[in-house]
Amino acid sequence: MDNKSIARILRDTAQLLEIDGAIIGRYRSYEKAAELISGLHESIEELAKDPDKLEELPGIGERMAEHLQEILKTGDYSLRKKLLKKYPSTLLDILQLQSLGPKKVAFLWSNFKAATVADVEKVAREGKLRELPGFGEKSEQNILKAVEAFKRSTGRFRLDVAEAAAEGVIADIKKYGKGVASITPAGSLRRGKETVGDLDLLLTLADGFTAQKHIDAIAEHILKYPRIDQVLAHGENKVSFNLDNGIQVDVRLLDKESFGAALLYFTGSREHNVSLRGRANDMGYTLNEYALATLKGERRVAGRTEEEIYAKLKLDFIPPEIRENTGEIEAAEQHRLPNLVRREDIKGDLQMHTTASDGKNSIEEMAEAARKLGHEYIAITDHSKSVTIANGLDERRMAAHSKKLRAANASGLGIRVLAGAEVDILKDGQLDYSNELLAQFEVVVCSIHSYMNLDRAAMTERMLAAIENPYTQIIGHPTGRLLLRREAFEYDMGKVLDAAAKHGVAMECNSYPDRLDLTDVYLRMCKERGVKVVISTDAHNTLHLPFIAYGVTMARRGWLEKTNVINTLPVDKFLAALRPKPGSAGTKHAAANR
Ligand code: DGT
Ligand code: CA
Ligand code: CA
Ligand code: ZN
Repeated sequence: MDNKSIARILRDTAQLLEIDGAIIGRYRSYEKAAELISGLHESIEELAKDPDKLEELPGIGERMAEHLQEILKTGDYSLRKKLLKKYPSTLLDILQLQSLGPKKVAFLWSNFKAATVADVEKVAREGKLRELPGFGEKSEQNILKAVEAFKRSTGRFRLDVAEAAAEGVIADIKKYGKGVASITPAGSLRRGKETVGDLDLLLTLADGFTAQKHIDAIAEHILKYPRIDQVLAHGENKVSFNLDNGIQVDVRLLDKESFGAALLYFTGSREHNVSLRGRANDMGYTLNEYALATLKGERRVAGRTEEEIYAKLKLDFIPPEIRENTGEIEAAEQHRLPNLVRREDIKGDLQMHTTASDGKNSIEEMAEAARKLGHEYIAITDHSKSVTIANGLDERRMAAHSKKLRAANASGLGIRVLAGAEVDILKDGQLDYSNELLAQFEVVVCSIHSYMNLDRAAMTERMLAAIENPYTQIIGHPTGRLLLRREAFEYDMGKVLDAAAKHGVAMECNSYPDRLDLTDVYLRMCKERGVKVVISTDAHNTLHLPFIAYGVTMARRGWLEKTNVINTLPVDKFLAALRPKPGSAGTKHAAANR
């Protein structure tokens, strides 16, 4: 049993207890255990083999250790089962709606018998909540918005989850050995979309293995993968199945001859394909998943590689990340495709947390892991005082922490450690530290972590005020979205980016797979306006640092080039490209330095 499933059971129990009106201490202990376990590197199943080991974990007492043993032994937990006899399990779906906590869910259940998201939607649509204490018209609107978001998100998976699932399937298929020449992900995963609906894998058959009996043997091997939950289809050259985490996978088995055409077709996007097909037709060809051929199909023109198909269509090769039919075909025709930023261009990471606030590793551990990844510099940016749930630092603690950062940097870690902070943007757009303290940081990232439901006008004003503050250098996770969980803040992005351009404030492309914030569309708006972008991870432990690759993927989807991303610069030039501190020598010129 993996840690995730154990944490899930504990979290369900905590939420059901809270719905049941249990006292806070009771459900918090389950919640805390769930948090701990989902963030743990060691497997609980392994640890539990030695009963004392469990109790050595912080916050796990004798009782919780017993519960864990029960979960490991039975695959479930008796209290959870008991509560699920009392309440429908669909209440846990309702809890996923932003703006509905357990108290309200319990209230809706006992007063309206609202057991599902659809029930909640009905009650809200009928206007039954606006009169109730603790709800009101605004909250009714918010609930309906959350229901829409829930509907859009179900059945989709985060990019990192999809990628890991694909890697698992691919590694297993490769075990088949010599009949399989290659296996390649296509679809939205190859395009690097932030969420993925299903996995589209293309398998090419090795020479001498193209007969149906070989294809059948390979298909049979694929369907033995232990993580398959359900086989959906088994055709002549395609198998489809669901994995145990719910993700659907389609594997197509094909000849090498058609690989390029199939890769092009199944990478999509649909809109890109439609445009390409139109272009092919205008040039006297047909294009499908087997080949580019003359219009009557009598002669194959290309099909083995994508490159040769694009070339025959008189187009430069279009990177998968920008195949969304938003101008890339015209650009390819006119040889003005962007030279997209690459992972190896990145020289530093400008947002991360340590044990000083809510991170799990020390300054030195983060620095060492970043150095091993090839970074030349990092900024350590722990939380400011208002973010109490993330153990934000007040002025006194921050001053001491900054001293430690400077000492760490001076101690020769083989990587430049910049003293930074992630400073909270308060409700009115003010920053969470005094100017004296702000002036001492080498990197100031400013982000919103509270009052996320302000209306559009108020949120726009708040962002503009933050950008106008002369100490603000980078806006962290600018829209605050949490993929599949929380919608982006509403504000006038055009206005905000105009202000960022004017004041030399950089926007963050946050690489954390829950966030991927800014989106491709907004990143492209940055590029058009000359707003600088910083790609950062927001790492909370050393294992998060490689997430930088997801940020680069997002930046590529936003058409960004190396010159648009300032942490591709060596450290001195990077610092010069940041908005200069008030009163510093470079106040006028440094921003224009690149
Ligand atoms: P997803 O799975 O929802 O994240 O998005 P995709 O892009 O992976 O879409 P999917 O899995 O439905 O199909 C994979 C690709 O196959 C898609 O990007 C384009 C291509 N494709 C599928 N169906 C059609 C179709 O009816 N027409 C065209 N032109 N292309 C299609
Ligand atoms: Ca797909
Ligand atoms: Ca598909
Ligand atoms: Zn943050």
